[in-house]
Amino acid sequence: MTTFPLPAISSQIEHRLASAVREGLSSRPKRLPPWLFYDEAGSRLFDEITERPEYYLTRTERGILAAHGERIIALAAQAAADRPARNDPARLRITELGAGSADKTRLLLAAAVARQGTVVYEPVDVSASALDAARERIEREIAGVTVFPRVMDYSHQFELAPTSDRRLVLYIGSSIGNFDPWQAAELLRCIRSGLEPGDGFLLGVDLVKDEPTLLAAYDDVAGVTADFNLNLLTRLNRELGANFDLDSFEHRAIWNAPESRIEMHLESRIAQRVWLNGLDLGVEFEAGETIHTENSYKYRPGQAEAMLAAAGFAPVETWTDAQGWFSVCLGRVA
Ligand code: AVJ
Repeated sequence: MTTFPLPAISSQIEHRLASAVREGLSSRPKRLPPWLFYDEAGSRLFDEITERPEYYLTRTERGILAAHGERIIALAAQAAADRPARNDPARLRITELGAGSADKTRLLLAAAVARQGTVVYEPVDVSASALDAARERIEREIAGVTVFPRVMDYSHQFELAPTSDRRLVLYIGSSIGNFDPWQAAELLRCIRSGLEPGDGFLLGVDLVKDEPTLLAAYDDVAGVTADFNLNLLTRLNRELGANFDLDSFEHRAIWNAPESRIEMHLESRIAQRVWLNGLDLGVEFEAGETIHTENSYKYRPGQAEAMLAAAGFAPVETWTDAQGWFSVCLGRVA
């Protein structure tokens, strides 16, 4: 029984959160899904992570988009060269999955506006408030962009309103890295089935590199990533009436080489029992036991292209930074 009022959050999310937490903390090993990170404080902490010197991903991908944005837009607007009848450049509309603060997207929106005067931007996100903020800021800051936000959980359903524009769907930032290989394949197929022939799909993935560089990106010295990870427990305390003692849990980042992924965990420093009032659930921890909170898969060169091809996209072109740390790959619906 809940003995105190829970804060008002959308009942659908409340239900999803409750069942994910009940299931994850009753599993062995214990786990929690990474989408739980992104409450208001967590979204702010993630933006802070992207500005830490150790977190090379965001600035590396931004560099790639700054260098090649015009070409990406030009290629996406063009039909396949082997189908000359349809080779006329089309008007593009830019759809983005999990748009977040949409910071790097500006480079592509600006390139599209330079090419065709105006562009429709459809950010897709589960958070209506994040979308409202993105719409307000982008329409104010980039002339020529009209924002049509879509509140949708793209990992479950991907349906867009029909348009005579050609779509370029962005899935950048290595967000796909949160999914296991089979889930990622399923997700790409789902996205593909919501698109028309000629539409483009831009996938950004983080590449395998030396272990110290990878580990530092997920354990910055300023401790922002640790705060981001621990914020999950703060969220459960608030939204599920839990009594996690944050000082008795520690942030851990490990490189799982066989699985090619960084894992984040929250490790209990002591043997303890935590109570989640809102779930009427008690959870026992041994000293050193962890909750697995995130996977961030890292890919080999050529792997993004192979994933696109397996989902029914024809790989068009791939761009990488000089160090070979991050890769952006354009595919087209054949
Ligand atoms: C937003 C999933 C791409 O995995 O690098 C950052 C999230 N986690 N630091 C990533 C994250 C820890 C990020 N993604």
